[in-house]
Amino acid sequence: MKTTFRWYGLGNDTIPLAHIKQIPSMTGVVWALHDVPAGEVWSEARIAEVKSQVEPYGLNIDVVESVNIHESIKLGSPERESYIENYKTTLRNLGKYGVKVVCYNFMPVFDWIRTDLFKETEDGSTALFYEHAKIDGIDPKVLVKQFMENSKELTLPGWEPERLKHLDKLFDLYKGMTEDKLRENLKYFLEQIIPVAEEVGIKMAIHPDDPPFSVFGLPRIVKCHDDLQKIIEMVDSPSNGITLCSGALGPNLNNDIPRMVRTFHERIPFAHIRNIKVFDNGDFLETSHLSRDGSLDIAEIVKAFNDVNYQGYYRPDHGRHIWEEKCRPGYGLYDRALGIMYIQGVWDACEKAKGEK
Ligand code: DNO
Repeated sequence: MKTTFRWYGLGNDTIPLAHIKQIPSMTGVVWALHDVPAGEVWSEARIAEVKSQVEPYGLNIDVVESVNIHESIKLGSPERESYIENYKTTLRNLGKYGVKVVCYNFMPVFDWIRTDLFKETEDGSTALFYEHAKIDGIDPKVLVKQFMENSKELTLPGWEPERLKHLDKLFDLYKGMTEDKLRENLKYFLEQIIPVAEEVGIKMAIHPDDPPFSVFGLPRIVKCHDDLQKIIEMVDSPSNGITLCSGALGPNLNNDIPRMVRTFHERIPFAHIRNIKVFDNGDFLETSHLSRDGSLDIAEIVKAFNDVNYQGYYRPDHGRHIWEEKCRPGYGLYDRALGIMYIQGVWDACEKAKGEK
């Protein structure tokens, strides 16, 4: 499996490409044009610019996370047609520069949600945290305000100010939206874009809902094994794939992630590997990647990838903030680099064990 690392772009990330390259096993950055609003075309010039910044460091730009989906596509409103056309143009442009995987999500209104971005933990590090009591009954606008204030002035993926401007209106538009309708809208989108993705050699990889349950009454359709099964059946093509994110699926402890890997591996072009500790009341804290630090058996997940001889891309996911690093929440250098070394260690141990059989 190929190691990659999320990078927010020149002038927008605290971590230099030269440092990313020094992480053992590194092959490429996972990137996006974070300033382009959802729905607009990514121009060839901008894509070429990123490629020219990244490649001199011996890194590739094979994986994009994310080309965000315009809300009209999720809502199934008539304006979706022009936004779907824009999406196709973006895919064609990305294909020309060698991009192989495009991660996206289909979460209404919000992308990932936490209640605390810098929660103090026992060893003095801080980490992302989700606390049910803080979400229940809160006005989503209050949560957004807190989020923005806590992010230490760094924009967070999925929380771009542009997207959050019209929150009340968006919530109104989603009134009456059911899981089935949302699924139909996803199918409609996939039926149109997957042929283009196939044509230009791109694998689409839907990201699970994070957390994997309804928040603020909004429907969620990428939460569990059955949901993933339904999505890959919507369009039967290797270009219609999944981003298997252990941390997003993990808060539902009934989600058997190694089983998902074994079942869906041919349709998993991209994986996010991270651990979380789920408390008895369902709150969860992002921990180090180590199996014994959290509720997910990361070693078992990596073993499942090894057993199926996984050739796709993975990245370590959110890390804690350690050694006084000042960084974007979840996206520092140190803990994510430690995560990679753990994942690679487990992978090598699996390879050795195979050799000894
Ligand atoms: C947060 C990320 C998400 C993810 C999107 C994928 O840290 O995991 O913003 O990139 O949901 O589309």
